[in-house]
Amino acid sequence: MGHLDHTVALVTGASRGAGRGIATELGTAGATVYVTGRSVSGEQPTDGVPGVSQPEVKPGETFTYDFVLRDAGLFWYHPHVMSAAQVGFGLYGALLVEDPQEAASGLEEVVMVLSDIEINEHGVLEDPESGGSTGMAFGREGNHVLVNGRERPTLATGTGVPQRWRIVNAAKSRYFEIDPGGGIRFRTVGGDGGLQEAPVDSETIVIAPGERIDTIVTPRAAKGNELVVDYRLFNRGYGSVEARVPIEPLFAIAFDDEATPAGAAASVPDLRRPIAALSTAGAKDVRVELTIAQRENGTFEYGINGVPFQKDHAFTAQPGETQIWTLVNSTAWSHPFHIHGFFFQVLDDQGQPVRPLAWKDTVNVPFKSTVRIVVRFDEGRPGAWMFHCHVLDHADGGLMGIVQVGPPAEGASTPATHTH
Ligand SMILES: [Cu+2]
Repeated sequence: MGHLDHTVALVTGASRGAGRGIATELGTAGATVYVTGRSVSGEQPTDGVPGVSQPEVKPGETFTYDFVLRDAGLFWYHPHVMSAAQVGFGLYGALLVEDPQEAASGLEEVVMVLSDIEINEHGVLEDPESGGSTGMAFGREGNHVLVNGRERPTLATGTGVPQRWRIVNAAKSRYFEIDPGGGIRFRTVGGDGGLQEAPVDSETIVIAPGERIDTIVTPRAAKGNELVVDYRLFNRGYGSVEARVPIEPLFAIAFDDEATPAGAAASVPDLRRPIAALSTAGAKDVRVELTIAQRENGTFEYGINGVPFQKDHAFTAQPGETQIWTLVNSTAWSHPFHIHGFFFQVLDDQGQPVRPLAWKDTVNVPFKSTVRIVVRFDEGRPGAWMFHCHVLDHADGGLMGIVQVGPPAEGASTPATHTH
């Protein structure tokens, strides 16, 4: 998985029954499949979290995921068992959900799955526990950066032709700041939960693990030249930038025609959709501190409000309730904070939703800083839903929690039987 060829493209279709998927066989270690977004039903039997929403699928077993796709956008799926190891070894894929009601953009679309993988000097996959607890605290990055499963691939396209890039960061720890250089700008039109309220222009885009970006680019280069799109080293906390190469090639674009059409950028369609700001009036305030502690034996342990992942410390919400979560990062590392099953809006320092409005399920909480989000736990989606850092080493190291929406399921055992 992880290759462009394996992107699953489907359409939304809750009312038409058309947008259903997905049957998957996993034959390695025990595994599950977790799909981002609101792609699971209220009973959430297929949310893919062992001990929370679904038992682990053992080697040789088959489990069919059957779910309705509610929202258009780029999503992705990966196991929630030993996730740092399994995702780090390439077990992930993209799921592009298109809305048949949305006017075709007419743009060439490219799905890009960004990741990395660690191959050691013996030419084999590195031990996912390398560096022990310290490696976990930093978040392990691979030494080979991949775009759709390939290192520094080349895309072929026409120069000056606008393209819609749908990007997911499937790396277990690495952030990407993508820089095409040469004055080429991104027009970002959406993210995790589909199109946003209005486009945003920028010269680089930063994408944290778990996040998705929907952006329009018009690549161009002098006649006969390739365009090399770079990624910049991004400071995600202690030890993440020191003594490292600041900028490296991510992929190249080879142009398959000779002429550069003049004024091509003018033909970029206006992709946007109206989004209502979630009302924060009467919203319940919830403090979610992302913490790290050192045990007596010197090893590190992440936690939520000082508690490493434990189901008996579940947060609670009533169906239909709106909550403001204040994400306080008191650690030396940044954390892409991800919630299963619900989209949220990010608030600014005045407590107002950040404009342009966008639905997100993952937001970067920079080291030593605070981010506030507003989330509405929609009716009809009761259950125990995970939230966690999408640096998967951090998640496995304790930076995970559960929000119980509505009453616990009949017979659900509250204490943790979670398998990392
Ligand atoms: Cu983290």
